[in-house]
Amino acid sequence: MKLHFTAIALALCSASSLAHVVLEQPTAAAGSYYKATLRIGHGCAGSATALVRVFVPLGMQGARPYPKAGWTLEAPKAPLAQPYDNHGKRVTEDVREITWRGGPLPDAWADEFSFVGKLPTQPGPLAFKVLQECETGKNEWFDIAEPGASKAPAKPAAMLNVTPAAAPAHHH
Ligand SMILES: [Cu+2]
Repeated sequence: MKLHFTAIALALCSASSLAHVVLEQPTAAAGSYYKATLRIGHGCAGSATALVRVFVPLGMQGARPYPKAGWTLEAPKAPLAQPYDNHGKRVTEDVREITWRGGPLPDAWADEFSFVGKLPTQPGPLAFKVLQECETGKNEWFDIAEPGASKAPAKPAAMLNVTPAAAPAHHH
């Protein structure tokens, strides 16, 4: 990420295959409670970040955001197309997107934004789409790589590798 701080890298950044918004913990077990920590590595072409919005992946349940000093938090609940049961209680609405507004976080600085929730029981790649708005401009980290594609997308979403639910530990 050090390269991002140079003028040359800034020009190359959007075309780079480096992940620009990444999850601190890129692997987790299906059905587990997962703390998603999104690391924002830079602003928008030199401009400071003033808003970070994450779209909770479909199938992730009971999302709860971590507040941050200097940022206001919005985490409205929305009706679910597919309600689910949680400890015998029917859940019909859930947090689908979380917005932190504030900062501004200078382009040359990095910060982290977190929420926790229960992962889907289905293993596989899970995309965390992030909208980053800056004092000038924005980045829509929404792109998902085609399977087998040779080039990374320009504005990749943060990706989590959801592994099959943990098997009993092996002892050697
Ligand atoms: Cu970048």
